[in-house]
Amino acid sequence: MLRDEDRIFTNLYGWDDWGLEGARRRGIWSDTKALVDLGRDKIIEEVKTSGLRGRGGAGFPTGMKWSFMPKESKDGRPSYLVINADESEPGTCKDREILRFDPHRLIEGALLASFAMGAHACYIYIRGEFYGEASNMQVAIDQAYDAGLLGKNAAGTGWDFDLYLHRGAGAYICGEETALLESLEGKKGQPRNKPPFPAGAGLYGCPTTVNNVETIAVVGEILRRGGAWFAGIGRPKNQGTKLFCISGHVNQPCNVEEELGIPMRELIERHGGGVRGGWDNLKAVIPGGSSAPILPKDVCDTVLMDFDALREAKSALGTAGLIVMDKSTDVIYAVARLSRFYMHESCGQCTPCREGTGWMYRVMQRMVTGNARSDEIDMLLQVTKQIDGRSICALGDAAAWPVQALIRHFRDEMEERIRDYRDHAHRREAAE
Ligand code: L3W
Ligand code: SF4
Repeated sequence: MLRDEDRIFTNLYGWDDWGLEGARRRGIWSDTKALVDLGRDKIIEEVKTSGLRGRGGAGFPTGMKWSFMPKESKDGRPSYLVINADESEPGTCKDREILRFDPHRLIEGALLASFAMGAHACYIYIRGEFYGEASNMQVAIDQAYDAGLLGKNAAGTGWDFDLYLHRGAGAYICGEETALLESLEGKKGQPRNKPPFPAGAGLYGCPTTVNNVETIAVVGEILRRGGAWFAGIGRPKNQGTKLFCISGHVNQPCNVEEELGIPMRELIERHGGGVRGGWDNLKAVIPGGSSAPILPKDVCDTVLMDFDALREAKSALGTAGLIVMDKSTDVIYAVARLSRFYMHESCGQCTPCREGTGWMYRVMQRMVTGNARSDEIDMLLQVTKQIDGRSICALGDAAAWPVQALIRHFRDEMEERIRDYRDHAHRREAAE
């Protein structure tokens, strides 16, 4: 369990002033110049020591990502930091709390991270629906400019640094980093092929790092307290504190900061008020936002909430948004609803994803009623395999995984529904 003194997000619920005065009270902007004075190499080294892995879903090591950025500008091309605030993953609402209740933590982190990567400009790409969050963020940015914390010689560090807030227009796919860059450039938000990765050719073809809001927001505290402090929380390779979003059939849905690697059951019972009707009433949990494959209760009994443990359980930490489902849940319907979501959000540029998401949704609709043949379950599985790993971006994979996991863990339930449908149909026919 995370000790109170190790908590980074001390204004997660907005009980304190989110503006500059409150931020200073919470220690933000207290010694920013001293942190910049550590130098670029030392900052990246500390972030590597901390073991910080990207908090947006993929868990890529942050310090390593930063070290891909060129040390010197080539051909006069500037470097950029882009912060992904397009939080749209179903079940995920953690970055929102940072944006509206702790914006200065993000701004200070943006300055430190940009300095470490030689970037004089940073863009925050915020999802269009986050109107209130964008408004708070912009107030905080204006406060920072007025106080000399941004702009020329930002925070007295000698580093010139500008920060821009860009509002998206409500497309889930713009959370994929290269679609986000396209959208920021004013084009249609469609993912690019990788490589090249953004560090080689990102925004306007220039070296760019795209990091999630939470990733950047923890950087100030990591540098203040030292990478070893952060690395001491959690388990090897799964270190530090993490924001978890607990929703669904729990008594107290909430966002909470905990240590990585906390057992799922402890997280739900300690912070989410327990499963509605008690732990034995649990049916399944989607542990990391909708893209993370669903897990049945027997796995949830013991699994740890971190990158590696959930990967071993054939799921993912993803965004750490837990969607808890009790025994009243129709899991087939729940996964069909996700299939509809991915079909709707597919950008349509690659065939397996564009066609496959529609295929999956149509078959899943029939699985919900049971109006299908048992051998169609295997056919559905085959369709998911034609999508998984065969598309430009991870949306195709993310659409396939929930269906694969449903078949892996709840095949019996799918078959039973098909049998029930047949039995009812026969009884109807006999009665007529
Ligand atoms: C340089 C290499 N850079 C990888 C960089 C890459 C990116 C990061 C991770 O998807 C997942 C997805 C969603 N040289 C590199 C390299 N990089 N190899 O590392 O890359 P990658 O491709 O592993 O993942 P991704 O495309 O960033 C993210 C899942 O997260 N997800 C997310 C949901 C939604 C939100 C949201 O609402 N905001 O995050 C949830 O599970 O499905 O699998 O920066 O450039 N050799
Ligand atoms: Fe677009 Fe889907 Fe292809 Fe991603 S996988 S680029 S969302 S069509």
